[in-house]
Amino acid sequence: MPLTPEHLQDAYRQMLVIRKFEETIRNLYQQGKIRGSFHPCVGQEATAVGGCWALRKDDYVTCTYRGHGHAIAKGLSVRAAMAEMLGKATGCSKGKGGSMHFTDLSVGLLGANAIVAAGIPHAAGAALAAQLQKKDQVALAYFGEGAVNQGVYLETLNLAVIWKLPLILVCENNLYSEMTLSHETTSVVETHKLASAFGFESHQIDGNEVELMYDTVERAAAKARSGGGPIYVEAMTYRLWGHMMGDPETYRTKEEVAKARENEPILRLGRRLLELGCEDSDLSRLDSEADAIIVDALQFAEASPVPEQADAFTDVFI
Ligand SMILES: Cc1ncc(C[n+]2csc(CCOP(=O)(O)OP(=O)(O)O)c2C)c(N)n1
Repeated sequence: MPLTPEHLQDAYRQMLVIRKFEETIRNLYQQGKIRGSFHPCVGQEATAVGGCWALRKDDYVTCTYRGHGHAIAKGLSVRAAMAEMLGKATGCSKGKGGSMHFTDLSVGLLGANAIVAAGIPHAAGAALAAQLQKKDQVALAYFGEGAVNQGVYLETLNLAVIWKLPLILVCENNLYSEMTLSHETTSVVETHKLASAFGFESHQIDGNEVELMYDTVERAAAKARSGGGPIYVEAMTYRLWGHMMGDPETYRTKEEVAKARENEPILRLGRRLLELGCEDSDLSRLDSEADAIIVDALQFAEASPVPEQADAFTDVFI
């Protein structure tokens, strides 16, 4: 079933929450309150919300270091996400994982992962477990197009088809792998063609359109759930901020980024809602509601304690 106009308003609010979450993190980072780095998904919110909202709570998701949006869209509490960023004990990984290790099994979030392509076989493993246990769950892996040159990616494509796994692979093709144009390093840069060659049902779609993303993944999930095998979705999108904090962005022009901004998913969904009869005041209300969620999460995170020294090695595996 397509997203109703009411659900589209919820999706708009959710995409704004993800956007504002990352804007807040950037401010905290610039104030020195967050250590390490983070990889923003600004401009890619529709793939996260459209894809995750088309799944059930008990379906599995794996994602990359650029995973704040996926995690929040799958149901990770914004409070727990913010606390994790600030290294607090109330964070989803008890303050010890940080930006690249958001995890919450209670909502099927198997984890973000800093290693390119690593979440793909993890999702296939979750899909295999569901299949063997005769549960009708599906697993979805998000990854960038840079992952397609990893050996484990190709091994997973092969086994997923052979075993008819209930697996959905979502490639967020944002044209760049880190700071390199992907077509300079990848022979088949239209990655859905590679997946087709392996026997996947394969689609290439506009990943900045949340309704299309939702419909595509909803259909894929229904097919995978009923034993129809794996589906591949190449969602074309664009990362509007740098690869990570401190990226000088010398590999692309300001004009290119400005042009991409005209096509970014939140603006587009706003325009669509106006077409559907919403007023500007409705969009402002949704914006304020998103602000309130972020303010609450930040207050919660700032008031939370840091982890106890005695817990330094609890849940840490070496
Ligand atoms: C196995 C591995 N090799 C190299 C890196 C360093 N690295 C981090 S991000 C990245 C590029 C990934 O590009 P893509 O998959 O297109 O995702 P995007 O960053 O565009 O979301 C690389 C090479 C890594 N994290 N893991």
